[in-house]
Amino acid sequence: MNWSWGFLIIGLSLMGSILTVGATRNLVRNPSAEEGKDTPADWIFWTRTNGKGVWDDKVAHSGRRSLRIDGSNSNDNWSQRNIPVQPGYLYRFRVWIRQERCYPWGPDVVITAQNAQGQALQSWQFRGRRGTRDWYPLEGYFVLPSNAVKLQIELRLLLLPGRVWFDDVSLEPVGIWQASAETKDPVADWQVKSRYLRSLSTEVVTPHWRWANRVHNAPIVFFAIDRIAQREILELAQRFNIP
Ligand SMILES: [Ca+2]
Repeated sequence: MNWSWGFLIIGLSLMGSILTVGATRNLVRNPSAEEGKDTPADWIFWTRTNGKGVWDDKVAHSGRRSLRIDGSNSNDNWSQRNIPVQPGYLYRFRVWIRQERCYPWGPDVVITAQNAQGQALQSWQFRGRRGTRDWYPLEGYFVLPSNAVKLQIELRLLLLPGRVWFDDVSLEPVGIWQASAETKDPVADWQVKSRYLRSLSTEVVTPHWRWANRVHNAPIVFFAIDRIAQREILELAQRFNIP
């Protein structure tokens, strides 16, 4: 897949001004897990069996502390609830992860949007890498349903042994979602988990535009389709006139 880079630059300059988000702020409380008395403030550990949630004071990505999980091969997670949000924005989630012996897959993060009554509306899963690794960022983007007012974040080890540390959790609005050019997707229409994809937009600006703008004279632009976000990448590609 390739096309004229000049066409892309023109398109970006037309969209940029009306969709810029001002100064962002991190909506996660106690994001670096530094605050708390006996346990990290605003974070709750839960295990289905005998996993261990440790407020580690020897390993950290920043500061002195992090949220550690010693896995139990079932479901172990640190969570933060009641994070107030506003629909109409593109949100970026990011967490730094360090891990040991995570096989056959990596730790993951599940974000669940809720309405005012606390009912779950939709969830997004972001999967980390597998194996043993030093600190790396796990990042993902999502758009909220129109009636979402709050979020829950779960930092998980699901069906995994091993050990993982989470630190520097952030959730920020980074763009404005404008679904002014809508199309109807019959498959997404009946898949509850994909309902947000019913309204596809050709006017969404993500932070990627900023670095894309700085790349000059690129002869070829391509999209790499991974195993997790195939649908999203295809839809991003469809917003450009790729033959
Ligand atoms: Ca920290």
